[in-house]
Amino acid sequence: MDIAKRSPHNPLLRPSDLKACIPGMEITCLLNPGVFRRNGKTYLLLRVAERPVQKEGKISFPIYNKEGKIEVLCFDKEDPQLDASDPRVICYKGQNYLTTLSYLRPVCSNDDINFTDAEDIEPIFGEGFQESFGIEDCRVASMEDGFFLTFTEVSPVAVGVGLIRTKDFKTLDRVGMIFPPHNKDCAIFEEKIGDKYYALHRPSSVELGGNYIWIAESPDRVHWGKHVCIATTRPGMWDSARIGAGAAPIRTGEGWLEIYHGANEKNRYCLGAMLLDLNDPAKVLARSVEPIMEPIADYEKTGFFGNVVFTNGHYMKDEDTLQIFYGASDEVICSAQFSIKEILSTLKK
Ligand code: MAN
Repeated sequence: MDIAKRSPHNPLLRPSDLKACIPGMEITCLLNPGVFRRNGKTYLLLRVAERPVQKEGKISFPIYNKEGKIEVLCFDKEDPQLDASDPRVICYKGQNYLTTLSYLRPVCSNDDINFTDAEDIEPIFGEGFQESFGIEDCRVASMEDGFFLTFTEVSPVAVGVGLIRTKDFKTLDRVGMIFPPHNKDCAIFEEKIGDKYYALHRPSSVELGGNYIWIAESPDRVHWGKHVCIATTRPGMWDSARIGAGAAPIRTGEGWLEIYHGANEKNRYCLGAMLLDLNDPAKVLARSVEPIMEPIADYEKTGFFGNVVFTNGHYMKDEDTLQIFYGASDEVICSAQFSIKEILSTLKK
């Protein structure tokens, strides 16, 4: 059952609402924002995906080359060596490329409705070979000693999880890849449990297993170990093909509440929730049987890649109200609210 209260102002942001940052490009999609609060304002770190204006019969997209400069690759749509059946990823002569280049762009708002480019924070672009196809889908863990940004690093050799530490968004400490390929959807818990830090992450296992949610612990949030698989996909259900953590788990009286995304074989992305033990978060106490949010609004059903609701950012508006921001159809930015009590009441032990 869909229990999300969507904002009547959705979509809050469309690609045409912002100007491209990369010279000569246009914004194709706005996706999956990380969220944090600062000075009484809500900040979103949007994933902005850019590419050149497309010419008839061609597919072109930017990458960072060895010198770290933007270079545009262009392929003929009719080329028999090209597979362009997925709007997000193409394959040419056995090598995969993304059709757009993503970076993280801060926008902020006083009312959670009107968002404009943040004046006090610069966009964050990919750097170095392991981010040469861009950086995506940032989670922001707001912690006592600063902000911890985990995001997908994409390159010809890998999809993995990168970490940036910062206190002020002026000086960025680029730690590098903390979860090696193939891995994404990493959410760091915002407080220690016992004397350890914890994170959810999503490795993909090709031969055995699948796209499952794992947990790991760390003494410092840089070095991670003791990996345990805590949740798998469920055949025949809405989350049968892949699942992945959203933003940082929320502490409730009953346990850590994690909002996650699940997709089926048709790439329909919904949101669900699971409850993790407060002291031993590797223990799943309860989980959604039905999604708590499904792509049902028009802007969630059609777009760059339709039938997608995907969240990786939220904050608690009051004791019970969770304000989430989400990407719809891989194209526009939206918001919705949930009652934590209501989510908890839908979970099956
Ligand atoms: C998938 C999708 C894309 C994303 C790539 C790389 O194909 O989630 O949106 O760009 O993975 O992470």
